[in-house]
Amino acid sequence: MNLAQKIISAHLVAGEMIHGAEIGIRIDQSLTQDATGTMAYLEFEAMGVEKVRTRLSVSYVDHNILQTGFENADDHRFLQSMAARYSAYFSRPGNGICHQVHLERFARPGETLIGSDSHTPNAGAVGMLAIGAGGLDVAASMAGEPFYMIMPKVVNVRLKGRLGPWTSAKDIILELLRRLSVKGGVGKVFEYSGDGLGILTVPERATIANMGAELGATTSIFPSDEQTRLFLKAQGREAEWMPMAADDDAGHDDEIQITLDALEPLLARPSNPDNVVPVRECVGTPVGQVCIGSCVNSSYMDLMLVARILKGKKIHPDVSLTVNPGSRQSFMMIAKNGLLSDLISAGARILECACGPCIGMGQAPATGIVSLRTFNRNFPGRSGTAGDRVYLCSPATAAASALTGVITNPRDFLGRPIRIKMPEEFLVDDSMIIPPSKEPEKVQIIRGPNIKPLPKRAPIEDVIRGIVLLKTGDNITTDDIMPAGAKILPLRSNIPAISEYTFTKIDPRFPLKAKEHGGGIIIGGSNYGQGSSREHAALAPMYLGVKAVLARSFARIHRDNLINFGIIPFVIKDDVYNTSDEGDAFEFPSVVEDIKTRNVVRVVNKTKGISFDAVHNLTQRQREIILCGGLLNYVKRHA
Ligand code: MIC
Ligand code: SF4
Repeated sequence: MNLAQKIISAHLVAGEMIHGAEIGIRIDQSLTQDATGTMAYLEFEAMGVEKVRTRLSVSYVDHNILQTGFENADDHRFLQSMAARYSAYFSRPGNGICHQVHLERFARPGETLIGSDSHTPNAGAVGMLAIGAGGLDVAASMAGEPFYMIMPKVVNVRLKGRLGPWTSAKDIILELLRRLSVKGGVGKVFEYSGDGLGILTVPERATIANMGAELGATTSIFPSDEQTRLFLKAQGREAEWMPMAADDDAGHDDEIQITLDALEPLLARPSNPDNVVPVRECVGTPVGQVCIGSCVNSSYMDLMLVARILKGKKIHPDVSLTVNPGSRQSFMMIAKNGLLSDLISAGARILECACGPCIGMGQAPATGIVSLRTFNRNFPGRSGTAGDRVYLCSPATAAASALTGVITNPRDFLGRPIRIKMPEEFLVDDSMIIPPSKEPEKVQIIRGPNIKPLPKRAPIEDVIRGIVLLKTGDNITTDDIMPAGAKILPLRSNIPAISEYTFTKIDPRFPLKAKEHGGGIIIGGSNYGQGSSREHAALAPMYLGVKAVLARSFARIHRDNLINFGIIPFVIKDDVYNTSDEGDAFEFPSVVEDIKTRNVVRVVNKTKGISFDAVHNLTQRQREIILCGGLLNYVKRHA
């Protein structure tokens, strides 16, 4: 067996491990973050379970950090009380980004992790099967339900040789994005192997596993080897190490080879992570902002590299440089060893250990400038500035460009390469992680006025009728469907309020139109719903009465979220896409009967006088979920 198959088979509770079939796996660990976690904990509460049934669940606060009103602070207190009440760990605001902290303190080879954040695969760096999902799926796992998914294909990514000067793990994953695109990983697990692995440390592997999410992959995984042992030992957790690898004669569904020596510094141009070209093609482009951080590149080693490059120098006067350490551990370590002062002295603006600019929580770039970021996403407007020009690159490229004020190839400018060694011992201080309460029954849940009850959906109607409220192009992101940023994120626990922003970046009248027509349907292109795991991108449309999305293809997590909230995802062919227009009146005359009995549903476009069959591809379980009006109703019915 390959490594993914080994972990899946050890956790399999339903289905067969045949590619394309639905399987259910037992979940050992869960993580939530505040922007998805308030909803996930409300959903968990609605399931009526006494305490979390995973081996370990951690609730992080890292996204909604700016407290420009009472909302975020209220949510933090709510989450802290929920963790105490239901026996989860609580990582306090200021302790770091969930994926960084989880890797440092909790990730374990051979176990399964589900997280209400799309970059949960970050923990795959230590040989863990770590999968991102919507909050409701995570809540169900916390309640002891298996996690259901389609058995993915397993792709062997063979890394050969060693990285050349000033190239890094970030360039490896950018190369994969260049080759495969943002939909190239849908339905796949990327499993890394090859002689190039030997010198890749766990924090570097995490950069690759993290950004595998941008390929649309189910997850990415590295073997648990000597590097893994050294990392866990340095975290004081050597006892949690065990070797894990694919069998020598393991089969994979596909294979990709990357010769590391041949890589050069790469970057993703605006505004999609697969818009990848060599840095040399963009050299000389003026840069107004450089941001170091986000869960993909904010490790101690990333910060050390940037600090060493900037040491004794000053950033260019036209550049605003920000640094978000990924965790309090890495922050304290650069504070103790003095390198933090090199960053400050060079002119860096030091921000909290949190997501920060990555999700538009502050530091929106100025009009028209190029913002060069070590992050993983550059979707249009995600930075908080409409028409933004965000490039994604490695810490070395970012640091070199911060000094020169133009996009700079580190190979041309930085001289002899600097290699940061992984420390033999990380500074371990878990005082900002609050363990489960000893007296959970005495805990009072603290609910601020911004926390509104969960909206409900009734079982599906016998006949669905609705107009096309919106027709989109390809690769629509969940940031397009439900924008984030400092203004909208605080409304994550208030669906009536947040639904007012649904699709507004594309069509400001969308919420109004949906209300006027009592809901409707959406026509999408391919890879509809790529990006984040935010279930609000399904929950808010559901609240506005959206009944179905007909798209050429879907991103995995968003499709699951649609089903969880009772919105039917249909796959349509190009001719249907081409003949459907905004305002067309659609009818699904026999939807209930069709879903019960067939893989297709009869659809009539009454405006165009055409009818066709739309494929739903729902598994038996998903059919039942849709028929009951969503996963919450389904879980309650089964309980
Ligand atoms: C993101 O990077 O888009 C987020 C913000 O972390 C999301 C989660 C969310 O929207 O809260 C994700 O990646 O799942
Ligand atoms: Fe946070 Fe950005 Fe990572 Fe999402 S991608 S978890 S917003 S740092």
